[in-house]
Amino acid sequence: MHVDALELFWIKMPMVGRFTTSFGTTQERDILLVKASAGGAVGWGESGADGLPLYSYETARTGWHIIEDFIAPVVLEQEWPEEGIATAYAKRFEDWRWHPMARCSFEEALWVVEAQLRDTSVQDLYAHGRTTRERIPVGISLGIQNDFEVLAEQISAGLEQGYQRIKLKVEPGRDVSVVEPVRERFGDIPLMVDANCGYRDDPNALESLKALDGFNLLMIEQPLAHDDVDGHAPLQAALETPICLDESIHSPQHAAHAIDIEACRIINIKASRIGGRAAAIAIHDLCAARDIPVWCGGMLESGVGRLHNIAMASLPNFQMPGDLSASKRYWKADIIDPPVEIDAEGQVTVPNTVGLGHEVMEERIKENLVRYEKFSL
Ligand code: OSB
Ligand code: MG
Repeated sequence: MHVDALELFWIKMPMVGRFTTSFGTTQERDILLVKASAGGAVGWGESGADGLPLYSYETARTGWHIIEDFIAPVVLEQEWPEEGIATAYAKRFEDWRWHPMARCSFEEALWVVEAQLRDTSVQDLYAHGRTTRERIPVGISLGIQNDFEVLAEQISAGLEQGYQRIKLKVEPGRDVSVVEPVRERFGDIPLMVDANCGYRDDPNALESLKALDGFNLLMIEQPLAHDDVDGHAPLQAALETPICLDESIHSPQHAAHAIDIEACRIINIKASRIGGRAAAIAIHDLCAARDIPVWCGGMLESGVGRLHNIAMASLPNFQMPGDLSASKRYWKADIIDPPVEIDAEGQVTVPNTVGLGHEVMEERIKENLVRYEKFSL
């Protein structure tokens, strides 16, 4: 089988509100979408990269470059198996260095193509015989706010909507001073913090993070630098609260090393950061075998990436609520129909119809278009 065409859509999506982390503020999200056509089927994938290299060095533009100049020519020219095209793609590009988000976006599109050709759901392919959940618990991630009352209002609304855990973004100087009043006001809600590497240059990191130990947090996500897995080990040894790694984990080898040296007790899985769904699921399996719980992280994805995340998060070792918020929490108008919704119990139902499960609205994509190109032989 040949891949007949590959289309790239670079869009800019307006967000409902601002989202601030220790690395910056997002108000409008650059998103790179990939559409693959093969064997009469069409699939969509999304790169998790944003417009600026803040969370990752990749951007929508670097993804465009890698796919246009390197991935597309190989993919279009090659003969692919009818069964297992997505796995074959993952293997073909396994040895390519980095650019995980670019590689992942195209792999996702091929998982959907393959699901359609086999008349099954993406969830079914990701599960590959493992038992899956039909509904998965969802948590909410709340950006840094200058005004505590604004944050408190968002927490109330999140709890009211059923979200099963609250994640607060923190940074040096805005950690205990945020967590303490949240505990005072909201009691023993399931609560965690995410530092997005914010304590990497902070000489008082240990002291500041130890001060969080008394607040019964589910975990502290990625306090130190993305390239400092080892630095998290002594920190974890000094803390009672589990450390969860996000930015540091790019491969099953990284995950194994982090577990070996006890740099963390939990891992956040984002397929985009890891270079594909196959590699992400390999980390899921490795963590399951070693009793390390994982949960599905988010990158402010449009509905396309969100649906892939939801399908993957139905696997059994995704033991904790994921950052899989409803579409309306981030987007004025998502690009899928219907949008992702959360039920009153804070769960999202995993689509199990053929393909990705919801319709991708190309019209809406075109309304937000920055750049488009179609590649074919
Ligand atoms: O660190 O988990 C993160 C958003 C953008 C980049 C990194 C992160 C996040 C979030 C939001 O926390 C997760 C989401 O709901 O998509
Ligand atoms: Mg994170």
